[in-house]
Formats: sequence, C-alpha cells, structure tokens
Amino acid sequence: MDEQSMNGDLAKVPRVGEGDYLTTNQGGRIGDNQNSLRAGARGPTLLEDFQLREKITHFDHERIPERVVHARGSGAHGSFQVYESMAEYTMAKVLQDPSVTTPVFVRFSTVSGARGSADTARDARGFAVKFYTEEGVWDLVSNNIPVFFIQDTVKFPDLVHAFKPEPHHEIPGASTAHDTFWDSISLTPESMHMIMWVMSDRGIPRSLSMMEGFGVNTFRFVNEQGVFRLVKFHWKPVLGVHSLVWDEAVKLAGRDPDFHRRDLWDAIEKGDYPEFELAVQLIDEADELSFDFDPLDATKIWPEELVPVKRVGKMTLNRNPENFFAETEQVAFHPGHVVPGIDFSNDPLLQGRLFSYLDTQINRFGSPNFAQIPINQPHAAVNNNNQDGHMRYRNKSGRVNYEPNMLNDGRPMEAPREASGYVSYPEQVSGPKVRQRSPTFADHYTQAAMFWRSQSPPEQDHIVEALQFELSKVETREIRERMVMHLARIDDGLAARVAPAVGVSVPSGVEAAVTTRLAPETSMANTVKDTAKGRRVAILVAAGVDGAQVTAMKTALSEAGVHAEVVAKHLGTVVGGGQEVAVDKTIAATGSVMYDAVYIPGGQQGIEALKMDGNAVHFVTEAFKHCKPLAAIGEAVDLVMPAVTAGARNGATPDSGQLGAQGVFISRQSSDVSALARQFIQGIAQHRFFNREQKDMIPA
Ligand code: HDE
Repeated sequence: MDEQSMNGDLAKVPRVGEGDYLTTNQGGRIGDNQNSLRAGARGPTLLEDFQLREKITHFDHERIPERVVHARGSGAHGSFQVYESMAEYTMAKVLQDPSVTTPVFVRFSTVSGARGSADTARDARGFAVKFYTEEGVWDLVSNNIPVFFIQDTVKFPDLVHAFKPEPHHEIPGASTAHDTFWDSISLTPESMHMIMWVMSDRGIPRSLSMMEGFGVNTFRFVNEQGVFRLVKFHWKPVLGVHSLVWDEAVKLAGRDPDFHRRDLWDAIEKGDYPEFELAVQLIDEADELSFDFDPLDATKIWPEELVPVKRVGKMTLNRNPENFFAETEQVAFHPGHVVPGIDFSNDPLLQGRLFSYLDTQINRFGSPNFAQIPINQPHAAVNNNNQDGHMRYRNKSGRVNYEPNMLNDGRPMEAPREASGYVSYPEQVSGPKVRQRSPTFADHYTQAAMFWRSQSPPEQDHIVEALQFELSKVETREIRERMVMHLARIDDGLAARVAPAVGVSVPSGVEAAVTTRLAPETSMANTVKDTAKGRRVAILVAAGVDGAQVTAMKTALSEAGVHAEVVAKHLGTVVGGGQEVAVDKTIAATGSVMYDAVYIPGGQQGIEALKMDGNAVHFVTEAFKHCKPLAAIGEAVDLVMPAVTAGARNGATPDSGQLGAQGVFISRQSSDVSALARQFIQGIAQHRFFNREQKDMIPA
C-alpha cells in the first residue's frame, strides 16, 4: 500500500478552491458572509457563531515567523540541465546527463529587511536554488556576492543584530547606514572585503535576473573513484550583470518597493525566462595549501586567474508560483541538503550553517514535518521511520516503524553506495580541541585592496559615494574614524576620498595592503554587455507626437526583445500625425527610474507640450543623470539638449558623435528611426554610460 492511500483516498477529496460556494474549513456551505450572528440587529455578537470564530481564528494564525534573515524574497520555478557529464569530478547524478532536465525552485531575497521592506535597499541578495534531483533534494544556498562578512558562524548572531534595525526603536529598516552596523564592522577587520562588495553597485542590482550567484562557502566534489576536489559554485546571468545607480535605488524604494519582485514576475509572464549558467571553480586536494589565501576562508575569492571558472550547465526560470505563501514563503533551504558526490569542506562558516538552517526551519514551521509541505517535497521517494509531529499528513501504514527489522523483510533498508547511498568523504581529521582561528585566515586587507583596485574609475566613485553616504549617517565620530582607518589599510586614496565627506581627518602613518594581483572578473565593467533583451524603455509622448516615429521605434525595440511603454500625462490615447497612440502609463505613476532607457519621438506640437511640462522635463533630465541611454528624433532633440548641456563639463555642448559615445542618440532627420533604433538598442545593451556622469551639475 502506498503512503497516501493509507490516509484515505486523497484522489476523492476535492481540491481547495473547487466548487461554486463559500464553505467553512469543514466543507459546510456558508449562507451569509456579510454579517456575524447577533442577538438583534444592534445587539452583541453570539459566541455560538462558529463561522465567525473559525474564520477570524484562521486569520489570526495566518503568519508564520518571517525568516530571521532573508525575510523578503521572490521565487520562481524552472529547470536545470548540465552541458556535459561532470563524472570526472563528481558522481552527483544531476551533473551527469545533458539529456536530463532537473526541476528547480529559486528564491531570491534581500538579507536585512523585513518581509515587507523595499526591494532596492543596498544589501547582498540571496540566491537559493532547490534542485529536485532523482537522488533527493540538493539546495545550493547562495548570495550575489562571493564572500561573506565573517569567517566563523559564532559571529553570525552579532553581525545580524548589528545590521538589523537598532533594537530600541527598530530604525532604520533595511539599511546598514546606522551606528550599530558600522560599530560592529569597524571592530571586525575580516569584514572589509565584503564591505567593498556591498558598497559597490553589486549591492543594488538592476534585476534579480541580472546578478551573479555565488555559493560563497567551499564544498567538495567527490567522484566515483573517491577523489575529491574543493569546489566553489557560481551562477552567471545570461542577460549580463547590471546594477541600478544609488539615487535611482533610493527613489525606486518609494516609487515601486516591489521593483525586483515585479520585474521577475513580469519577465516570466512575458516569456523572457531568466537564465543562469552554473559554473564551478575546482582546487585539487594537492593544491589546497598552495595559495596566498586559505580556500576554506569564506572572506576570500579564488581569483579566476589562479582558479579558472568552468561553466557546466544552465538553469531557466520559466514558471511563476501559483501561491506566494505556499511556495516562496514556505520553501525551506538548507546547505546540508546534498546528494552523493557533493560534500562539505571544513570551512567554519559552512560547518555552522549546516546546523543553523535545519534549526531555523523548525522554528519557522514549528515542526520537523516542513519537508512534507509540497514545495519542499523531494521528487525522489521518501522512505524512513520518522513519524508523527505537528501537521504530518503523509504517513506510513503497517506495524514496522524501525530498522533493522525482519517483519517487513528488512525494508526500508540502507542503500549501498552503488544505489546512491550517501557516503561522507572519509577525510582524516585530528587535532586538539581549540577555539582558534587558523593563521591562514589572518589577512583581511589584501583581497579588499585587490577588489578596490580591480574596479573601473566609475565603480570606484560609486564605492566612495556609498561609503560617504553610509558613514555620514553614523552619529558616533569614533566609529567613522575607525572605519576610515580600515579604508586606509585597503587603499590610502580611498580613505582620503571618504574621510573629508564624513568629517574626519585622513589617517596618517597607516600602511595600505600591498597587492599586485588584480581580479578583473570582480568589476562589472568587464562583464559581457551584449544584449538589450528584457530591458524596459519609456517612450515619452504628448498630443501632437509623430505617431509613425512611435510605431517604428516600438517595432524595432520589440524585435530586439526590449519592452517599450508609452508614457504620457494621462492614460487613454494621444493623437498625432494622423495616428492614435495608446498610452500605457502616466508620467506621475511611473518616473524615469522605472525604465532602462528613454526615447522621445518628434512632432512639433508634442514636443512643445512636453517642454512646458515640468514632470516630463524632469523625466528626461533624471534619466540623463542616471546615465541611461536616451534617444531623440526630429524636434525631440530640442527637449534632450538642455539636459545634456546642464550635465556637460564646462558648459560645452558636445557634438552628436560625442553624444553617441555617451549614450545620447539623436537625429534631427525625422525619417531616420531605424538607424537611430539600431544605435539605441546597442546603447541599451551597454546599460549605463558612466562616462557622462556629472551628478552634481544636474538638479534632478
Ligand atoms: Fe544564511 N541563513 N546563514 N547565508 N542564507 C538563512 O535560513 C546562516 C550565509 C542564505 O531564500 C536562514 O531559512 C548562518 C552565507 C540565503 O529561504 C538561517 C550563516 C550565505 C538564505 C541562516 C549564514 C547565506 C539564508 C534564515 C553563517 C551565502 C535565504 C532563514 C554565518 C552562501 C534562503 C532560513 C531562502 C537564510 C543562517 C551565512 C545565504 C538563519 C548561521 C555565507 C540565500 O538559517
């Protein structure tokens, strides 16, 4: 008899949501859902009202504890396929056969903010993937930053307490720009490398489908021959790695706090399925101690120049959840959910995580039976003697609930290795029981300096500005001083740029880390920018617009997989050039921050109207300030030029060639739409033109 049939014939039970009538939880039909049962129309409510009591009690219990970190998340279903067999490195079946498609569920998250916080806060992003493999669930619980703040799990509660809102007044929500965070960080030198990443534009991704993922911790691959290699996992987004700019992220938090969640949902609904390549870095056992960093230290990357990244497969996210709570909220990840061929290293952060995640799920669900919730159910058979507990609904029949047994023919029994029985890698371990950090974990500045020096000048500017912003919100001067001291140990130029803005003096006599190695892969400027697919363009119009120029650009953008929306003062249609143009959004309800690029078609009357509309002018100026590609044709060039001139160095007006190199594509010839569209689309693929960044001169 199978598990389910012992619980009654579930096939005969109607699905929740079936049938025309409202019912109670017991299936009884409800006659009146507007009024509670009262003694007289103006009298007290009767305790007897079982329908009211059931409904309100259920409501009172709707919430489960939100995750202590990573509370705000967005999920999607998809699948994974390996490119070619990885048998040389691992026996994990999910990485063997390119013809096998493995279902996955992914949950992206911010770390610090509460469940209802804004998506665009500066933060690391979680990137957790559940593979439903034939050998059971494998969870790859990653972040979008390859290193972590701390080296040992014992520091995690301190770190999280410090970055969360301060406990006396719960301020600030979802932001690290406060005293307790920087106090803690300034006393934790091992955080410096991670701080450089979080303060970089990686902390404000443009889209969940445009960020990398990193397993951070070091795992082990073990092959059939029992040979192990240390492995780090990576996810590489096919759309490229792109970010917001800070001013935009701040504004989006108000304009659309669901910006990332909506973007992911819409992309999947439109068929723009986010894709990520899985990649690995491998270190042979013999080489484990041959680097100038310890591969077990989660505050270090393995520079690609030393340990190449091998792309091994692709994940496609192609289905939105049907029910947020049931899937995205209830999904339960755990780095200890592994399959044969994937094992753990002694990375002390990973070792502690292996305890924490199971514990946290039991807290969230109040029961070890969280694995029976549909989103968490393995697609492999589950067969063991675990039983009972809160909310268990898949149960075994019969009298035998122990192993070994004879009464049930010895079943279920231990699986030999050939039958995917998990065998831990038999590493030799010995040593004194000590509370001690390995001396190989002691260098906290070299890789922070390597990261800083590997960034392009605009990226460095953004790190400086982020540090200025965050530290200027720290009220305690000593904390600011201590932080600037750490920055001086990373790079004296960096410290010299941050110090004056946060009201402290540049420290003297501090030696900066010496590093000649660069890690170009850490700079987003060096990542591939070859597609405009999935980006959003605003077409800004007013009555009198040249309708043909709208249609022609829309067609060209759509052919390139770019989504265009017509934005005007009011919804409905605008008429121009004998055509009716349907309006998708109002200027007031969107704002340029909701788009990757802006196109302004010509038409004398339309442009005159836009020039007189402060919100429209602001829309263009703001997009310019955020270094977004802009395209203007015919009379629209006159709308764009004031923004360009306001932002131009020394007030000089650049010519159209210079403008094109700065992502402003103009053509005064009304017939040039397709040539303009070609340049514009290439510009969108570049994402941002930081070569024209002159923020202070542009008021938007
Ligand atoms: Fe987590 N982390 N973490 N973490 N983590 C949790 O588990 C923890 C760490 C990550 O979408 C919690 O289910 C410890 C690194 C993601 O559901 C908790 C340490 C990385 C998610 C927990 C770390 C992560 C979590 C809270 C050692 C990058 C969200 C809720 C210092 C590889 C998963 C939960 C989701 C969630 C503990 C560090 C990634 C408390 C002890 C490093 C993506 O168990």
